[in-house]
Amino acid sequence: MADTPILVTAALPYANGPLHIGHIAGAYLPPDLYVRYQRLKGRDIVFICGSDEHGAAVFMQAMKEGVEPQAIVDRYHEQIQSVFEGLGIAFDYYGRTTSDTHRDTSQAFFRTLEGARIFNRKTQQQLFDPEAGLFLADRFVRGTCPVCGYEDAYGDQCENCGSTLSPSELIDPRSAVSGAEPETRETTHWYLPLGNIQPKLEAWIATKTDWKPNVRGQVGSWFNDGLSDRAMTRDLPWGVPVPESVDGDVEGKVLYVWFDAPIGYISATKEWAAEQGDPELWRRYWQIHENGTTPDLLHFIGKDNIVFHTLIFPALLMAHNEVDADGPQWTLPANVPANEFLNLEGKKLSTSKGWAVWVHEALEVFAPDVLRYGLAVALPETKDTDFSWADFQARVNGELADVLGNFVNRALSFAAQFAEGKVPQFIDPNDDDRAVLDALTEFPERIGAAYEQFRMREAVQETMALARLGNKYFNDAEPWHTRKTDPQACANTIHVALQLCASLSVLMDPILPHGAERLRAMLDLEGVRSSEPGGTEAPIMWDDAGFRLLSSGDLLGEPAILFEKIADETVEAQRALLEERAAASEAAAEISAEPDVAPYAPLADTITFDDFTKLDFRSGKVLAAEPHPKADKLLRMDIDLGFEQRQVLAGVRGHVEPDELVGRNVIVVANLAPRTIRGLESQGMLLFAENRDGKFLPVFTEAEPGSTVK
Ligand code: B3M
Ligand code: ZN
Repeated sequence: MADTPILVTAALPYANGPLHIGHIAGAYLPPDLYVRYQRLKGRDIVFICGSDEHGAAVFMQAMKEGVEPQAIVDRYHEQIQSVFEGLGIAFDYYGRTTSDTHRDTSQAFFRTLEGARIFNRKTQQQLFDPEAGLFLADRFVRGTCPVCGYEDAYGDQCENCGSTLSPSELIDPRSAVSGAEPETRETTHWYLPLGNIQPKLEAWIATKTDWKPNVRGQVGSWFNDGLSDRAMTRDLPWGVPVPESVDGDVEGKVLYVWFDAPIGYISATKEWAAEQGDPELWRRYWQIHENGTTPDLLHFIGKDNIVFHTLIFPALLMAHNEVDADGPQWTLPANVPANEFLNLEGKKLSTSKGWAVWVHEALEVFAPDVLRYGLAVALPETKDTDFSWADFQARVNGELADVLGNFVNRALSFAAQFAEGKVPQFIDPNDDDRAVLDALTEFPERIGAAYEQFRMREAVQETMALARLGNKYFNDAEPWHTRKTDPQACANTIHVALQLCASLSVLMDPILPHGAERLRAMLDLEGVRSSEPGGTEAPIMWDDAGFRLLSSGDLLGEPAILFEKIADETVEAQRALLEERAAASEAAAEISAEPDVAPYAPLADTITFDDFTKLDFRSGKVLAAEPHPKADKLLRMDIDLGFEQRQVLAGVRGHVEPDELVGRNVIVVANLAPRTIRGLESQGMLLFAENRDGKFLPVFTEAEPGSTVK
């Protein structure tokens, strides 16, 4: 229905790190294309997103950096928001889940469900880190995978074999926070009884025959496995506190991040409404209207978020609707067009492996429309896709610059040179002129149909098809010949080409909003509805782009290059940067893995002070050091103790070079009984420190030979 309000959400990014191109292709560019299209159609639509600032991941990042979680989310909220702005992802509102509105909204939601005894409270033994004073949920525990034996598995999942785990299954668990061996302690949590709700969810999902097959497939397999109850609370020092009013001890407990985050969509819509000066306006997009109108709720997400948006959040909304049956009813998602993953140069994107293209960096090199286009043609809509710099360059240069840019440039340059910078008269058109204008009438609907069905790549192709059509028409008409042989035919060609440009400036707008605006300036075309938030009805909307938007005699603006080509050096530099980062993070991973390999040597038995005073340590100068002639592990040394000279043998060959010792003062156990080793007598012992990895390092002193050490 044309007047049904639409609420579009994009997954709230975790504010614990920057965004890479995989995030954009998965959950942000597709809804932006969709929403801009719908705005041009004049639909009543609101586009909501915000930072997901709670959860264990944010808390972990803060621990890692040794700062407060608030400092982490402040930093990344800011950065992420400016990346969206730079790329032209045009939300009506971008919120954050640390806002007061969000705390109140999510707590009220929880309270309503808790008050109606929707949750089951379960008391269980859970791992607890006695050093950090923390319960260890999910990613906070690491240990050996019971399935494959991988030693660094997470409490919720083994990255090596992919098994889903629970922390108690890990062998030799350790705290990921302090390294301490966890204890078990009792704790109580509030569980959403998904098992009981499953039949209702299945009945509801069964009606969603128009959902994407990848989404239905995943949901179906969750149903087959049977849904299990999920805890909606956590013991964590960071999050929305479990509201005080509920029964039971809520001390130290917060709402599970996947309970509060989707409610973040609601909180952000409330904040948007307040900003519009109409605080109740959010209800129009979230609740079923009195006349029965049900707003269309669309969640754009990546595939790893499917279960939360198709099952858990709807289950919460359904439960709330039942509890508060007389109150306003929440709308359930009309569609969840989830995307698959974007790979990079044939490999999985990975933050920890340094295999990623960070959007804030890419925006320093490439224009936003160029990035949008390069990602739009590679969107992982039905299966994982690959982004490569070579493809990116080829698509941008071969399509944006050579097809679209070239067509626009030729049309406008011809008009500037041969039509006095005006739209020429259109008189007695020939069949080709008419055929092209006829074909044009079908484009708005054809491109629009692709958007309506969330087939963004198809929409991009259909849009480019119009530019191709224009190019071909222009070539076939050969206005550079007709200019001399048939000036009116030439004028008609320019006229039609300019009309196509004008239509393109509307139809390409969702994909290339900045270029579309520049093109309208070159055409001096005014009155087009903006695809930015807050635009209003305007004389020229999406459907008008099927018709002639310019009038003969209209003055044009200045022609300019619409899209620059990308040079080989530019993409080579990007590829090199990627390889460099990957190598650096591999090296860093090796270094940080080393100290963990060996435990500290256990302490020896306690001795008395008298035992200690029996040892006579002396400073001694190494006069000579050389390999023992008959033992490959031993060094032979001459040592000056001041009052006498000693021969000492030490098993440190390969650990220290003889040259490093000669001339230095070391510490000698001077009253050790002599021993003969392979034919040479050792008249004392040198002190060495042994590293955890088994390497010996000499202990030097400044004290003169013969000094006692105690
Ligand atoms: N914060 C994003 C992710 O899983 C997650 C989405 C929340 S949407 C309510 O990467
Ligand atoms: Zn495993």
